[in-house]
Amino acid sequence: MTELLIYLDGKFVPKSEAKVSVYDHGFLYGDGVFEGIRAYNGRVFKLKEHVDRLYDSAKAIAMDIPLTKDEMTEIILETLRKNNLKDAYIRPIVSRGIGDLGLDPRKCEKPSVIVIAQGWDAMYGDLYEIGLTGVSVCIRRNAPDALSPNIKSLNYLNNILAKIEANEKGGEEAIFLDQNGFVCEGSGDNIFIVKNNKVFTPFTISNLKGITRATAIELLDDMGYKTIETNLGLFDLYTADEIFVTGTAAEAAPLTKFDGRSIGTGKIGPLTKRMTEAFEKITQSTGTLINK
Ligand code: PXG
Repeated sequence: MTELLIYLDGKFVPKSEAKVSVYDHGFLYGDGVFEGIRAYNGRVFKLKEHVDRLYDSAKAIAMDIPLTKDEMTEIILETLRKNNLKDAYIRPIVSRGIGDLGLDPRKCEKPSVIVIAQGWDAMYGDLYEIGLTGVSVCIRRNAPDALSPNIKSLNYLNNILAKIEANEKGGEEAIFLDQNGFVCEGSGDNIFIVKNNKVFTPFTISNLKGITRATAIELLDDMGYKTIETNLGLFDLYTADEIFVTGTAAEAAPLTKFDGRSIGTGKIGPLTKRMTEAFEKITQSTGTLINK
């Protein structure tokens, strides 16, 4: 098998040679931003939205990406072409770059840009057929006035701590609450509930503004369901008829057990099923063509 080619600061280099400095502030401090994007069937899903969010994340941490959005878009597509990928997971990363051992980002001359693209299987495998087990975790989501969850930053420790807790509790996905006890999101996905034929999802002040979340809201709208953004508590999850989570990696995944309770009937609910089918259809048939 030929080695994957990775875009690294202007060049495509084999995976085994794609290395960054130990003085890079992305490594030293988690100072940088990233995206997770999928390509399906030769098309990149919601590419513009992901590139826009990457630049918004960079803006929020006062970092100027040394490429235009058009250049970044082309590099992402070229990384897929170079590796002959049609179905892939794509990870653009922009770190603050090489500095010294102090925090000050002014010491970093230029942000470093990396794009990794590789094949990817369904994240939860057979679990899409039976549903995931979710657990609420003790660790709270980063407060928006400390480190906004809207920034897709290289500092994912908050999410990793949640994942560790979920692993210990035997859940496939961790569900975060905020400091007030309101439900936020999963460690790598947003959450929706269905109750009495109405759809609810938390606001995004304490969540990533998920691109799959926005897609799900549109698809539900097409099905005649107006998603209601509101505060949700654990009670709302325990008593929901259906729960599903959405994310680039997770796609649209049902949660049939939560904190030891069966959700609804304990089987995948009808609206979740329609949603996941509609999501699959849209990912297979829309997006930016890799080869024009
Ligand atoms: N919340 C968080 C904290 C995320 O990291 C989402 C929501 C969903 O956003 P999108 O825009 O993807 O619908 C994410 C994205 C992984 C992985 O390996 C997770 C994400 C992206 C890529 C990989 O678990 N999460």
